Amino acid sequence: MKMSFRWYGEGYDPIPLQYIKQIPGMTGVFGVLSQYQAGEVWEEAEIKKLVDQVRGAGLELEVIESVNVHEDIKMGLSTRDQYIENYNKSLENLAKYGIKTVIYNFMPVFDWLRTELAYEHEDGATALYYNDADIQGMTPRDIVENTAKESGGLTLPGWEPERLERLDEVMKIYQDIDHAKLRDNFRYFLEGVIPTAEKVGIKMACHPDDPAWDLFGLPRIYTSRDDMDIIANLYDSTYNGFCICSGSLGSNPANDVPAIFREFGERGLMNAAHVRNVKYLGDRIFTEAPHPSDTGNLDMFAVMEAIYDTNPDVAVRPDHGRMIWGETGRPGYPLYDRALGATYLVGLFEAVTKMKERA
Ligand SMILES: [Mn+2]
Repeated sequence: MKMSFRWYGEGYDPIPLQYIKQIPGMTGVFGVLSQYQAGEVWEEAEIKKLVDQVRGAGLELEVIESVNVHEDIKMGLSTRDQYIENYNKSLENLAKYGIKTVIYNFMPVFDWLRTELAYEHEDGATALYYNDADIQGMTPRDIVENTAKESGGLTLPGWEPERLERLDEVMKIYQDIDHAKLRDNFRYFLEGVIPTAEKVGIKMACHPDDPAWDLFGLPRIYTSRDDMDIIANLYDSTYNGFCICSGSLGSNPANDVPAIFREFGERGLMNAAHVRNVKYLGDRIFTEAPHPSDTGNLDMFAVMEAIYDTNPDVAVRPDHGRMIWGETGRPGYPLYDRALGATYLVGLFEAVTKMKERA
């Protein structure tokens, strides 16, 4: 397992690479070029700069999170062909610098969504929180403004202002897009990019919708094991795989998270992994718990065991973290709690490994 850490790049991430390198067991980062908007070509010179920086700090850079998919592709507009061409160009450029995996998602309009970014836990820590009842009284515009207000001045992934400028127009177009239509548009995207991914040797890793159900009448098509099976069948290739995220899929208690890691690991489709815990506080109400199993509702040992058994070399990162010890920064992406999460996961992996070797 390659334990990794998400890093937004110099000028975008308050956490220096050196701090990440100091986390025990850390081998690499999931990097991104935050300066590019969805649909733009990632230029070689910028990629090289990032790669040199990360490797210069003694860390690997094999995974990019994310190369975002332009909304026109998801909506199936005629402009999509140009954006798909640009996406392929970015993949070709990334491959030249040793990138092996590209994470993305196919969520309509919104990326992950929460109703509070600093929900206070009993111990005084704060974490991301979702309450479906709160969403009912909000418009898409409200949630955008609320998220921006609580983000502490830092742009949150999936909530880039330029991406949300077209909100009203886009919401209107989606009135005619149901689950089946969105899947058709997804297939079109996969048919456009997977051949290039195969050619240049980059495994594509689709991240689940979070939370794992429809919101604001928008179709969400990656919320369960069955959705993943459908996506895998849209284009049959191990390059059309998943970034399996325990917390996102785990937002719905009906999902058997360790079983999902195991099945898609066995099928050769676990191309990256996010591992974190979640705590259910009611029906469609949850908060992001610390990583250890007994603080939330997911069996983290079973998740790490499934990774060990099916794809022990996969790149894994602690997903989100809580704000603890007075830390401030980008909600969900603190240093301290993600570092605790990472060392815990490294510990679990060592335990699973030694247990299996001795058996
Ligand atoms: Mn995730």
